[in-house]
Amino acid sequence: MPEQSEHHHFKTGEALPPLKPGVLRLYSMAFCPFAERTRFVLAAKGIDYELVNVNTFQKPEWYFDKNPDGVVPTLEQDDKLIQESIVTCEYLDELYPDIAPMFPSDPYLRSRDKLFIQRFGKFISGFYLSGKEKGENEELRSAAIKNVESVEQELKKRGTPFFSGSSPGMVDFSIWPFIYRIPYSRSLGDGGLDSFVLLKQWMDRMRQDKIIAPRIVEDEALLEFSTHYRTPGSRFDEIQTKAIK
Ligand SMILES: N[C@@H](CCC(=O)N[C@@H](CS)C(=O)NCC(=O)O)C(=O)O
Repeated sequence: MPEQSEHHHFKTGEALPPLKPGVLRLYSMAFCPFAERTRFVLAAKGIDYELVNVNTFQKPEWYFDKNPDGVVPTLEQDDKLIQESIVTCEYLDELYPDIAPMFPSDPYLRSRDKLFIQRFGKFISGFYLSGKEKGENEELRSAAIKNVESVEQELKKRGTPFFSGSSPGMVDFSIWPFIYRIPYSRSLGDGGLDSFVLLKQWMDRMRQDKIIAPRIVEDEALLEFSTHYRTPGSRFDEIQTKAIK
């Protein structure tokens, strides 16, 4: 369990914790797959930062000054604000290009990675079928299956243990939060990932990666969180997880 102060999610009515000069701050939410992307890049590059969790159901009033869409993640440092998970990751990568580079140096290969991430993003909603939609929303379900199929094909084409080669890079870190939630969310239906052999091997490697392993939120915690999310009973602070920041 992270330190209580860091796990706490600021909500409506709570004051903004004062910004410390020069300190990089990440506005996050413990169970958010988008914010995980930024946290992975911060961890991979060994960047020191302050974590401020936001209750994304009862948002603090000041959060809209940090992010006009009111979504996490957002990075803040002095007068700089950076929003959108992929943009935050690219910002960090450009700020610290020599430590754990997230993209290949070749411009064509970089563009290939960026396109893949962008296309993956179009189908993310398919992974978020709520309980009542499951089995009913065939359109979203088939979009999600198509997305997973394209991941499998891309792995086959690349022929490397990770999308980025011998260790995880931006493609791996940006799709992982959504892929590892598939089995618990059962968004692909019964048997979910069974037919995706390469994907399952990649998932096994990811689970053992030093950045990913300590940051995996347990299925039970995800299930409990999603059961109450977007209801007055939303449980941001109460749910236990061993995942570190
Ligand atoms: N496109 C955004 C999406 C971020 C997002 O949807 N975050 C969720 C939490 S997982 C959120 O803050 N939701 C609050 C809301 O939709 O009001 C990104 O990539 O950063």
